[in-house]
Amino acid sequence: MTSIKDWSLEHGPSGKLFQPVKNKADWATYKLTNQQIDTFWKDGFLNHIPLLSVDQCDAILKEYDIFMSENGPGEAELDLLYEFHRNQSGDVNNVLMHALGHWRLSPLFHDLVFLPSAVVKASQLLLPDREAKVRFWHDQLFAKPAKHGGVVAWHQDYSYWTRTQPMQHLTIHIALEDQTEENGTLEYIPGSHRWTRQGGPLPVLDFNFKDMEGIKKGEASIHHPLSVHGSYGNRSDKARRSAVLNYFADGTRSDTNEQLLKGSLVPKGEEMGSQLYPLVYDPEWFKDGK
Ligand SMILES: O=C(O)CCC(=O)C(=O)O
Ligand SMILES: [Fe+2]
Repeated sequence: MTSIKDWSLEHGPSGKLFQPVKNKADWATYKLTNQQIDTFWKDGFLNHIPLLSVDQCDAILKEYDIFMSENGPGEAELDLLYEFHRNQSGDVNNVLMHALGHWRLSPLFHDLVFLPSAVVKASQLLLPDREAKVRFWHDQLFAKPAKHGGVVAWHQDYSYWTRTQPMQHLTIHIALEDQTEENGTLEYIPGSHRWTRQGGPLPVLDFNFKDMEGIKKGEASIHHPLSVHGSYGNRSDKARRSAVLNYFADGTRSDTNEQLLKGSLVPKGEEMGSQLYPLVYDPEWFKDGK
């Protein structure tokens, strides 16, 4: 089998997606306001957070092509990916491509994980009482092709992640093209992050949703791990593709002796922190830069 470079071996940005931060004080330019932080804790999500330029989205979309092509990723790529579902629904009329682990395949997907405007905001939102050191958990691609793009069933992200404890996780969903009602924009139930079953996530069920106004290309929607969200199908004549970043606060531990992600074992009770879970931001990096 031909092997390809595993980008998870690089513990910082390569510089191919954005200019790495040089002056400590510059980290502050990526911060959310206190009002945005209050809205996040009230509603369980924040919408319309500009993260990428249109050019950055277009560059990432070029790398996205292998996930959308007839042939799909090759053997060497599949070996590095944690998961690849050409159509997670199994229904040819409702196609949903879903991948995890693409940050290991290419410099742009890799660097996205370290995006300063994402990781600084994650640091502010992971914990209710202080800024956190941020570790990368995993990435996801969700793509709905034109006309017959599938739904994403209503869910809370943490219902998929209880193998990592405690719950101090966050999702940053980046729209790589405009999301609208017609193409199946991401939707939430405001306040649903307070719905729990004895402190844990709800089972995955269908709910009634509040219609959302959609997010623009390059904007992110950031949500709490218990926020109930999902999306309808894509009936428009263009694809609807997004790139998702999942983080947890440093100190999160494995709660299983089974595989956490493909090829990753962290003994139960041990802190998550190997090459696959890099530290992407520490508030200390900014401290002397004020
Ligand atoms: O793309 C979608 O509609 C679903 C995305 C999602 O579940 C997420 O970002 O956590
Ligand atoms: Fe989700």
